Amino acid sequence: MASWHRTHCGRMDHGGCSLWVRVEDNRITSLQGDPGGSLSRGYICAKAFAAPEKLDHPDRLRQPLIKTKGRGRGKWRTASWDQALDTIAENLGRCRERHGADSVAFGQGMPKGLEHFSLIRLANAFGSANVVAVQDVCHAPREITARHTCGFYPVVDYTEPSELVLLWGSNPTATNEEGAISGPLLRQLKRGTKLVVVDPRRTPLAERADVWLQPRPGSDCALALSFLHVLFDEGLQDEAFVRDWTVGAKELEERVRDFSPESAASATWVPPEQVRKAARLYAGAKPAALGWGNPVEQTSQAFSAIRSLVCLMALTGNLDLPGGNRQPVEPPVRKPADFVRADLLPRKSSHMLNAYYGTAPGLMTVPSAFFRRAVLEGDPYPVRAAYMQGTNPLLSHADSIRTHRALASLDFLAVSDIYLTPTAALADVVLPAATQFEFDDIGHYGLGHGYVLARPKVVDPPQQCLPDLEIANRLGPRISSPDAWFGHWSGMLEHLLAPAGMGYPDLCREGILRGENRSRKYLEQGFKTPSGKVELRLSRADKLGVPDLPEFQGVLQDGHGRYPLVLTCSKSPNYLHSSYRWVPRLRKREPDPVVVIHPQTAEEHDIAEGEWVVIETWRGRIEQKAKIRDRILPGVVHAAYGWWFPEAGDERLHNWNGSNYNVLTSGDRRGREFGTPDLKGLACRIERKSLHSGQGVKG
Ligand SMILES: Nc1nc2c(c(=O)[nH]1)N[C@H]1C(S)=C(S)[C@@H](COP(=O)(O)OP(=O)(O)OC[C@H]3O[C@@H](n4cnc5c(=O)[nH]c(N)nc54)[C@H](O)[C@@H]3O)O[C@H]1N2
Ligand SMILES: Nc1nc2c(c(=O)[nH]1)N[C@H]1C(S)=C(S)[C@@H](COP(=O)(O)OP(=O)(O)OC[C@H]3O[C@@H](n4cnc5c(=O)[nH]c(N)nc54)[C@H](O)[C@@H]3O)O[C@H]1N2
Ligand code: SF4
Ligand SMILES: [Mo]
Repeated sequence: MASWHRTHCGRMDHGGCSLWVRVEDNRITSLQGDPGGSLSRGYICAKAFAAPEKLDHPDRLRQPLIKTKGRGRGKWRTASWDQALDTIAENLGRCRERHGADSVAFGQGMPKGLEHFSLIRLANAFGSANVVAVQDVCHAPREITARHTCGFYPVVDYTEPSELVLLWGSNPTATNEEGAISGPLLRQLKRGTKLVVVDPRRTPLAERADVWLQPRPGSDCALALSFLHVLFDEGLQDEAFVRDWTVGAKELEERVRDFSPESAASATWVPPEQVRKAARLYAGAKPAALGWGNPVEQTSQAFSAIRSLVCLMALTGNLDLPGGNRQPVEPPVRKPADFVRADLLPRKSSHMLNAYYGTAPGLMTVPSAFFRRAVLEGDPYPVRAAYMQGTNPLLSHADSIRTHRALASLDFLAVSDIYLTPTAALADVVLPAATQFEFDDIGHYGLGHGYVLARPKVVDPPQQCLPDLEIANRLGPRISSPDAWFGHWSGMLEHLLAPAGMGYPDLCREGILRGENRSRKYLEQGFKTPSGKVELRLSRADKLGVPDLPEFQGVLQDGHGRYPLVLTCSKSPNYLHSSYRWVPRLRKREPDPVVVIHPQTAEEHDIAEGEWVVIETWRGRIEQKAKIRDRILPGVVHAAYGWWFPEAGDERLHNWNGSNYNVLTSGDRRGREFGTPDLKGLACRIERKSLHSGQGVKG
């Protein structure tokens, strides 16, 4: 008998679309966007349609696996859950005895649901301060820098009318970044909201923009400083807001004096008149929403680039304004610090690896570069074992070559995933996770967007697959005090919702639980900074170990002219990072890793459409297939990110290094504040593959 179920999508990006799912014999047979969905209003994307193939894929992990030969050699035996969890507990416990609890790292990728928080709870209960995540390149730089500047994370508000939207390195129609579903943005644009886009690629949104700035990748800090210059130079600030609610305007004005669009142009490549036009439009519109994306935080200059953009929101008076950048009020569910049992590990911030690198206060997960060094060099202390869930660091962490060495040299590695990815193939124990649609979950918890979403399950998982929440509840009592755990993971959902006075069925009935809708809260309570105002100049910069005013340190140039081109990347609309290359429906849409180059660059390098080319940085070389388009500037190279080849087989780790963008990146040069490496704006070169004697990349 077929039945239709309403739930929210998740685990294929930040999630949020409300869906109707048709189920027959425990299989999903159809999906539709739910027109009543409070955020998405009927929207649905290609990734969601691929869910049935993902869940039913014959090669999906369905049993716990224990390796029988040397790590990464492709030899496994199936095991029961008890055997697998006992093996993990024994090895993590042994490592704790030998080297101390901090020598065991817990790893998580992009938070997909509650499992991120249950993993932090697991680490806290075990006694390890080291949760290795991807926050150094995703969201933490924006969130923490903003908190130091204005006391909160200014979330772009597409739901209330804006006069103008400024999209800065953000491509929501492909990524739905922040779960800010692109639907509300598109509806605004239809109603006449103006649009300014800052993107090195001519994206569909850039095409419909009133002004499109096409910067040199990696130069966002300089460009943002030149916006600030124009504001001061032309007196475009919101004077009352600046007078009453900011400190340091004079010093900031002084700092950006040298950053006229004309002088910044050598770094940004943007025609000065265009910058002036965009800055005037943004400053002249109210409310104006600034939607920013990963590129502003995926360089070693993240801190200053983000500081400049928060200053831009403040100088124009758009902070906590409906239709501007909001400070959402969270719904009254349990606070994340309580949920993760931060009380179990009060020494965390002084003992985690970050403490030895002087990162900015607030970064509570470990950047991948620190993890690699602790594993490979025992510096500042050894990390020897890891439990990783929902992450594929061999593809997603910077410096894949060193990441591979680090993972391969661990004494013990356990991985929970839904497929035997390159990272999972390196593990000693692999656990088969239940995933999207297969268990009751709560979306958007702890993300600071002012709501949580119900994601009730619609089908049962394959018999041996367990949700990560349940894995934590079974592993937890084996490696920590049983008091910290629930008899069944569903107890976690109730525990989380209890302060709101509701149970999980209540949340499912509502679909969404929002916090209060209040804006301009600073009028009553000021800004949560040392001065109570927006700190254009940080009053406690010395104490934090960060620059008090944004500073630009030049663009990257490596190899004394050997690498004349500029490399960047972005997310594919068809995949989530490195995930799902094995789902046929998605692979058909995008079969190969594609590098986009300008016709002029192609001609200079004698490269033809569809040819495989070698992309090289000082760190390494990979191969991708050329697509020649004038969507980017001459001299810019836009490569695909996250590529591995399931068809190459796990004994070859699925050819993890043939086309993998992060073979080209390195963690050696990092921003001090968040340990962030340069993923965008790298110096590179390309050549036809036939000139190079490398191996083919296909399996
Ligand atoms: N060069 C470069 N590097 C980047 C980025 C970039 O733009 N460029 N972006 C960065 C960003 S923003 C992020 S967030 C990170 C992402 O980094 P990761 O999260 O490590 O990346 P994914 O490839 O999405 O890996 C997620 C894994 O989870 C598995 N999975 C899916 N659902 C479940 C589940 O329910 N349970 C479990 N246990 N596993 C599941 C998938 O099969 C996949 O292997 O990458 C970062 N790295
Ligand atoms: N389909 C899909 N959706 C996703 C994801 C995914 O992997 N696939 N990942 C999810 C995650 S974890 C995150 S954090 C978000 C990220 O979402 P976004 O922040 O929107 O992600 P990106 O695609 O990295 O970058 C956005 C845009 O920045 C442009 N860009 C590249 N380099 C630069 C630069 O140097 N400067 C500027 N100004 N722009 C540049 C790119 O051309 C791209 O159009 O998306 C989420 N949603
Ligand atoms: S945009 Fe994201 S949340 Fe919406 S249907 Fe697609 S994968 Fe799901
Ligand atoms: Mo991310």
